[in-house]
Order: sequence, then structure tokens, then C-alpha cells
Amino acid sequence: SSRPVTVVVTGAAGQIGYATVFRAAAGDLLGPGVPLRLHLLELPQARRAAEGTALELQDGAFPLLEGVDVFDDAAAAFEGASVGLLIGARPRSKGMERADLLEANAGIFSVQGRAANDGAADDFRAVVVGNPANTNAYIAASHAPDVPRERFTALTRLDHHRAVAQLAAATGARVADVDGVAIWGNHSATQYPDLTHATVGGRPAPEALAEKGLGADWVAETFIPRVAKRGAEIIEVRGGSSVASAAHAALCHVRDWVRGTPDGSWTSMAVPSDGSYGVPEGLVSSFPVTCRDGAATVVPGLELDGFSRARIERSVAELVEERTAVRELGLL
Ligand code: NAX
Repeated sequence: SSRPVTVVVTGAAGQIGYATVFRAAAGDLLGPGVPLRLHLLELPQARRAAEGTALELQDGAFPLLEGVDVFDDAAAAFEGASVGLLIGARPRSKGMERADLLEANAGIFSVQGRAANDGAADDFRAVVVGNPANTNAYIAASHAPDVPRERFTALTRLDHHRAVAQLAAATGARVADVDGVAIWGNHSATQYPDLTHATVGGRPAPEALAEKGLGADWVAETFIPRVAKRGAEIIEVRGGSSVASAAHAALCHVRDWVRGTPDGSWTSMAVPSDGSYGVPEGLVSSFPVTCRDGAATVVPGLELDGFSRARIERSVAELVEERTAVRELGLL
């Protein structure tokens, strides 16, 4: 059998971390038949809880899981890792200014970027889940000069899934019949869930929506805010933030990145911009992407109408602002 892939999971004792590691151990991250080792990274105060998670992982007797190690030191945790699930982050506490939030997270992601640079395997790749995810990925990449920038991505797959599910529900279609949805920009309320290239059962989504009496105003006033604010809706209804759906999205993100997107189909990932669609080069922004041979490529040549262009510009402007704020704090 092949050598196990080392996967470092940060915030492993947190909610999303806990929901992610068992499915990773079951083969949902790298695919069936790929053995793995888990490196669980936590803050010193949560190290014991991560050790408890490691005991439970042992109790799963997962055939693919060749070992679990727990760390509270980033350099040690990233040693030899090929995959990073960067979930742990500093949440916004009451009264915290945005600059404080950016600063606290820059502290975390600069250290982890450096750790990846110095100790990770040559094929290291990471998805940042912890918010502000796009900018955290940008910071990590900036502190890992020897790792190709495009190996640091951020999670917008949950937004993508939310958009697919909402379109399916609105048209009465099955999720499996929906294709071509895209998330652009920041993983924040400014994100642009784009249906203009989507299809439902092979037909243009606007046509399928029109049949249900839903037009451009439904997209602008109901669909987009519903997707962009779904996290708040989950908190409101469930009494806690999205956990299993976020874990599922992170697993799908890495699995498709490593194993490829299905032929003729795309997904959404926040990746360092190659400059296409007017997004400044290097900015970690969500795009429709295809994955092949371990590389994600922004889908080229999509026609964007005025509405789409304005929405993308607005979200990208927010990313530029975050980058400027981080630069001004001297954190890059
Ligand atoms: P939790 O607070 O349950 O868990 C976070 C864990 O990270 C804690 O156990 C904490 O000790 C640990 N941690 C903090 N700093 C660390 C560091 N420097 N090294 C290692 N571990 C560290 O939060 P949870 O609900 O799991 O959410 C995790 C992150 O995901 C949050 O930032 C959250 O905002 C973000 N989300 C991102 C989503 C996305 O789509 N991109 C959706 C879900 C989620 O809101």
C-alpha cells in the first residue's frame, strides 16, 4: 500500500475540526484507499480536548488512519504535511474592531504560513476555513515564499453548496440536476452567488426560474441575500453556527482539488487571482474553477453582464480593503 498522506488540521478540537477529522479518517478527504496521518493542532488550552478527539479517532478503528498526533506548536504540526485544513481562527469578540480581528488572525496565519514554508512537504496545499478566510489565506501565502501561492486557498464551497441547494429548491429540481453555479469574491456578506451561467436539467437557470414566476428581482432580492446571509440564518434557527455543512464543504474542496472536478463541470474556490475578470493579481478571491492534476484553474472567458460585474467589483473592493488594512498594520 502507498505511504500515508500527512494532513494537518488546525482548530482540531473546535466544532468544525471535530466534525471534519472523522470523515477525513473515513476517506472523505482524499478518497477511498488513500491512507493518512492526522496532525491535530490546537492552542495549549485546547490541547487536552484535541487529545480526547485523538482517542475517539483511535476508537473509530478507521482502516485508512495510520496515526494521529496532537500538537500545540505550529512548526511541529506542519512538519511533513501535504494537506492543511486551516480551521482554527480568532473569532470576533464583543466590541472587537475589524483591525483587531485582522491583527489577531494575521498573528495566527503568518506563523502557520511560515511553518508550512519551513516544514511542510513539497506538495503542501491548504484550505483556509477560519475567518476572514480569504485574507487569512493571503497572509499565510505571504509568509510562505517557497510555497507556490496557488497552494493557499480559502473555502467558499459552503456558499457554493448553499447556492446550488437554493436554486434546486426554487425550481423544484434535484440538486444533481443543477450545474454552473459560481461564487465570486469574498467569503462574506458581499459575496456574489452567480446564476447567470447556471443550468437546471441542462436548461439555463433563468428559464427554469421564469417558469416558477421568478425573475431578476427574485435573484437580487431573495436568492443572493439568502445565500450570502445563510450563516446568520443557521445561527438564528439552530442556535449555533454552521458546523457539519462547513466540514462537508471543506472536505469537498480538498477532494475535488486533489482528485479533479467532474468533466464539463466546475466548482467554486477562493484562489489567488491570476488577474482574470479584473480581480487584482494575487488577491485570494472566489471564482468558478476546474481542478485537474492537482491544480485549480479559473474558468476562462465567461461573459459577465453589468449586474454581475458590479457585484464582483463590490466584493473584490472589500478584499482590497482588507489587504490594505493588513498592510497598514504591518502584518504582511
Ligand atoms: P470553534 O471556536 O469551535 O473552533 C475553533 C478552534 O480553533 C478552537 O478550538 C480554538 O482553540 C482553535 N484555535 C484558535 N487559534 C488557533 C491556533 N492559532 N492554532 C490552532 N488552533 C487554534 O469554531 P468553529 O465553529 O469550528 O469555526 C472555525 C472557523 O471557521 C471560524 O473562524 C469560523 O468563522 C469559520 N467558518 C468559516 C466558514 C467558511 O465557509 N469559510 C463557514 C463556517 C465557519 O463560520
